[in-house]
Amino acid sequence: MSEEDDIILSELNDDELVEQMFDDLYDGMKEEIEEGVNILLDRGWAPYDVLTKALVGGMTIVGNDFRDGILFVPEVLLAAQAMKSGMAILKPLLAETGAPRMGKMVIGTVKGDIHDIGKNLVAMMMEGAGFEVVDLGINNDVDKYLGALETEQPDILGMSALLTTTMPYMKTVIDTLAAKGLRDDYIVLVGGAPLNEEFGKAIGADAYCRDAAVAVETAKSFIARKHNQMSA
Ligand code: B1M
Repeated sequence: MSEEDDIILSELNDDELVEQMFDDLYDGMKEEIEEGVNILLDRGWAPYDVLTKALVGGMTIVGNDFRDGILFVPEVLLAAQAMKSGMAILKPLLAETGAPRMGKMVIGTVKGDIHDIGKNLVAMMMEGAGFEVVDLGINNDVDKYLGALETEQPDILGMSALLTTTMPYMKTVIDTLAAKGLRDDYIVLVGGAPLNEEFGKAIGADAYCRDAAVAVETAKSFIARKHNQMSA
């Protein structure tokens, strides 16, 4: 039996446990991640802290080593699956705030892009903040977005892109909305690791959101502005 097998997660203190969860996420160990999440919750950690400090923290390390050619797609896929199983435990807890309904958002990852962890996280946090969220999943072309906007009539369109090659597609969607005279009907929020504020402005989005917490705050302030305009 290796030394690794001897580690009993519940016997570690919080810092050690989070460190161990970074390693377990890196190694794609789904059950251990689930156990770690449950232990932190039992110790009174807020679901949001478990998410950002343990899971997102661990995924940042995976991302760096993927970038540097130390990890490859199969390993990253396993890490992503472990992260998702941890997120699944947190999802109902984050959505449990009992917040009043704030508005509705349609969100999806753009065409050509299959990254969905960040988008899922945004969806979870938005639900937790009281938004109704319609998640279109990954690889959405302009017709898919437009169809969902028509059917769902949301306040907000959210788009996610993780690749420098797919982020320009957000402009295609926004330009199509403009060409159809629909651009001003929706608050358009965009996000994803390779984007920045300047890009958001350049493509005509209402705002770029650095992370899920910023997405929630930005959505809330745009909805408040919309309500103020309507009552003025
Ligand atoms: Co990919 N991948 N990947 N990958 N992957 C990146 C993005 C990359 C930066 C890694 C690297 O090289 N350093 C790189 C892109 C480089 C570039 O474009 N310049 C890359 C590459 C190259 C690729 C492939 C091309 C690899 C290949 O096949 N050779 C391939 C592409 C497939 C495709 O999409 N067509 C690929 C595949 C994969 C996996 C399938 C293995 C897996 C995805 C699994 C999944 O998502 N189900 C994967 C992963 C996991 C990553 C990294 C390691 C992690 C992404 C992640 O989940 N981060 C990533 C490295 C990195 O980003 N540093 C990488 C955690 C997540 C919580 O953060 O997604 O940034 P993030 O979301 C944040 C914010 O950005 C923001 O809020 C979120 C939460 O705080 N946000 C929004 C995101 N979307 C938003 C939407 C909003 C608002 C905020 O709307 C309102």
